Amino acid sequence: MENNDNIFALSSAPGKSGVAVVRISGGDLGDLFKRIIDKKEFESRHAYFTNFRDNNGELIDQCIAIFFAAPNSFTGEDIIEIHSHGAMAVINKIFDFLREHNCRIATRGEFSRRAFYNNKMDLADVDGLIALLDAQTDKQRAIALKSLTGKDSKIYQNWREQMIEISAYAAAILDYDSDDLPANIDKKILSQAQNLLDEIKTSMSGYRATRAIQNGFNIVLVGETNVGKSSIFNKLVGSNRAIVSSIAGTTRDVVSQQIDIDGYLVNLSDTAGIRDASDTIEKIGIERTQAEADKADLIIHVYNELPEIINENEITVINKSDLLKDKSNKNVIYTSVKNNDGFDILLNTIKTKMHELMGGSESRIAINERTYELLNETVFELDTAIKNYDGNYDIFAEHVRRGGDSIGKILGVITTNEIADATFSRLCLGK
Ligand SMILES: Nc1nc2c(ncn2[C@@H]2O[C@H](COP(=O)(O)OP(=O)(O)OP(=O)(O)O)[C@@H](O)[C@H]2O)c(=O)[nH]1
Ligand SMILES: [Mg+2]
Repeated sequence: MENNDNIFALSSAPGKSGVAVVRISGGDLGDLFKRIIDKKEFESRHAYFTNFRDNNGELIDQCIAIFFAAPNSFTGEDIIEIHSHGAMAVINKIFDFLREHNCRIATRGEFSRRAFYNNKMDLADVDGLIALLDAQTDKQRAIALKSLTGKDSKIYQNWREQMIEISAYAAAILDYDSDDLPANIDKKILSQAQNLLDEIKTSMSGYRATRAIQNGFNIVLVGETNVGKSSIFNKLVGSNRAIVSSIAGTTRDVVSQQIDIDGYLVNLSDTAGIRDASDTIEKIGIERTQAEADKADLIIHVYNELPEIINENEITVINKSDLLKDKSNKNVIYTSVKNNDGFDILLNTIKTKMHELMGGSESRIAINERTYELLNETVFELDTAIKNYDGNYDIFAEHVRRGGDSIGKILGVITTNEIADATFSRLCLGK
């Protein structure tokens, strides 16, 4: 049973800011609101300017206060928003005032938890909200918003309803005379289960791309020493982040920087040049280069002259093109940091490669680790159901039903406390 005592939190970012927003949620906040705006009557969803005073009559701050009457609010309860000046001293005063008026500070994710229990959002929406609050780039924002606005929930609901229906028909085959059931129902439910399995699997193939969008796309610069990796890194990052020198073996450790390419978050890494090193530290650096290359989504391999073998999975860059006469190979990109040459082509190639690799991200749903695991369970159950189909309608029905339950867990219609707790604890305090 969820209680609805009065909770509050700072909804804007902590620290000094122009405006801070303190949000209060509770079962009945009308009297508290009247006290804050010092009026006997008020309207919901109306901004009130107020000289907000503490219990001793001392001015706390000049604020704007808004009341959102239940159930038309984020949590589904009464909500008060106080917009004050964003100074910690003011915010602390407001907090003291609220504590004296029977309110307590909210726990992490408690506002969203209340929204969930008041049917304002399902768990897939909460996942979207978490992703939106974390979004750094435009693509991350777009994906998060899609799942926050409930598009994913509709797809999940449809899958779940189909599974409930399939399972019900399978059970009915055992209990009812075939004349009472739709014609060829046994074949129909099998093909429906198979189609559903295919559809879910296709949606899951977008997971890698979605994860890359959410966590960033790892691009790593590798190559022999002194070919100009750090110079290219600095060029792409737009600052002199990595040390550049004519001494071979300058870069010893992995240097990483996050950049935005075409709305995608990219973790770009510069690495130690590869050569037969005797120096212990350089050797460690080269090992790290290998480790970084292993987890790369895309490798930019830098040379100074055409290599014998061009790896199609990498972007091959021939740097120091200012020193070259022959620049005719179409499978490589010629760059010169010295003359600022070739970087538009390099950037375009990176974009094209990323779009290719992200192909699956246009998949219909935004998947995170939690939903991925539950979708995997669904796939397992549907697969097992189909394998057991041969006349075993009861086993078939049971596995399809379990598959539907896993989808129910994604939505939170079937919830275990651990699922809800794990989801809400990922939110920040004011959400
Ligand atoms: N002529 C010319 N020199 C360049 C170019 N790019 C880099 N250099 C020079 O090449 C030398 C090595 O550059 P770095 O960027 O440090 O090379 P690196 O691959 O990071 O080297 P390590 O960290 O030692 O592996 C420096 O003296 C650069 O100024 C270029 O396009 N043309
Ligand atoms: Mg370097």
